[in-house]
Amino acid sequence: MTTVSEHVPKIVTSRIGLDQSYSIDTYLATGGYVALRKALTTMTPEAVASEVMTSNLLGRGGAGFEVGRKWSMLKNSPVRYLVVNGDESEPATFKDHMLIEGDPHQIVEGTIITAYAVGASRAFIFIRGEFALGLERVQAAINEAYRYGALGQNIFGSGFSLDLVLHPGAGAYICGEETSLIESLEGKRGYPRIKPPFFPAVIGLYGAPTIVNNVESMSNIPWIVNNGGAAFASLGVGRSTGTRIFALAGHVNRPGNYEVEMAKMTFRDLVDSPQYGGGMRLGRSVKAFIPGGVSAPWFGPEGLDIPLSQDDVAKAGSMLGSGSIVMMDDHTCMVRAAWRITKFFNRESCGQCTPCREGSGWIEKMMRRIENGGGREADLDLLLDACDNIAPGLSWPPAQTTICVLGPSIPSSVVAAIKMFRDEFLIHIKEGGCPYE
Ligand code: L3W
Ligand code: SF4
Repeated sequence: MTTVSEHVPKIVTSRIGLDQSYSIDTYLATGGYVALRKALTTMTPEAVASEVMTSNLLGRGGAGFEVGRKWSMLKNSPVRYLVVNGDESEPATFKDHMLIEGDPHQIVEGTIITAYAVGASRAFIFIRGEFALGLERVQAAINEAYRYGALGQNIFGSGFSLDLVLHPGAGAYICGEETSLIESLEGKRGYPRIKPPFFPAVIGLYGAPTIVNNVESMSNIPWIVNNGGAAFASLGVGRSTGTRIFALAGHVNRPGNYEVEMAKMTFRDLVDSPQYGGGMRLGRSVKAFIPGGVSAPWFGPEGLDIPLSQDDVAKAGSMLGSGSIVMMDDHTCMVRAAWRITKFFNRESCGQCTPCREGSGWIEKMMRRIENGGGREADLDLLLDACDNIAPGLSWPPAQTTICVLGPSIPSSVVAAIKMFRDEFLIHIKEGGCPYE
């Protein structure tokens, strides 16, 4: 497998690092709002949607659902909404944060073009409340876009009008799940809805058909309009088209956000290349890694040769998810790693479903007990049983007994850790605590 070609364009990160990259002056000087003008004045909404369908852009939030296909599922209605999900809270995922702070106009432009394509007259950008600087910059970008004539009535004289509202989240991970985000936007507690029937494209915000797309997905739209869906689809391999930002985290020398062509590199290329991860910290070896946000099942070192492709990772039993890769070296305690992830899900469970609410607490307590030296061998079967009650069969993709996917995200790390590192659990139990301390 080769490393990424020098000729692959930076699609969503081209302005990151420029002076005042977030200002409208920088944006206009680097081709900003050209795509919007093109879309509104020379293309029909259907033509824009068709380019996005051709691009085969896969949603960058976590599920990897085709953006064009989602738009085509939007139910006909006199009122339609567009909601942009910038509630990035998946541990180790920090790529939307960078786009929000570094290139807010690109998100705003992608949002306006999308609203035009799907026939939305009002759009919302929902941003994680903790992103204080990001909220400030997106609001400033929206204000500048209104002044520039890219938002409001009769945009660029095209007859298309749009109002765009920024909404800060209130600190709950679950509000990144699209239906609970919608509840939160409606001013209610962020409880996920059952889908189906509540696929937002059918019954979304205030009961109206709604498209929910991720920040990185929106950031790709201006490039696709400028260059055409076919140009986007010519990058990558198979269904994994274009580029994607991978948030490389954990025990590497150079953690960070790297935009690379999809499926052309392996995990190993990304971790070891001097321009990306720069190898494992202190020259240590890889013990395991999580390929896509902490909701995903883990891979051992043999997974390093899998390409960064949605389908290859799925075939191998995990997912690219939110685009973060967490590397763990051979000095990592796998019991503690899985316990910390469980602690997160236990804290963030919204409490609506018994298997998730109670199960996450039981699993967290058992994991803590093992890590701290009070574990019993029988706990391992008990843990797997509790996991099986949340995701029956413990297979991938998971079945679920819960309303949303937070539930079946809980077993991923625990089951992987027990299956891959059972001996390490037994050492904790026999030696009465963590051997890594
Ligand atoms: C209409 C149908 N719409 C599907 C739409 C649906 C959604 C999209 C994907 O999960 C993942 C999860 C986490 N009619 C439809 C339809 N749709 N069928 O397509 O849907 P779905 O249900 O496959 O996924 P989801 O609920 O969007 C999200 C993973 O992301 N994840 C979490 C990331 C967290 C963040 C964050 O921090 N904000 O991104 C981690 O990797 O495990 O697999 O729009 O409506 N028949
Ligand atoms: Fe809430 Fe968990 Fe049920 Fe999702 S699975 S609705 S987070 S209790």
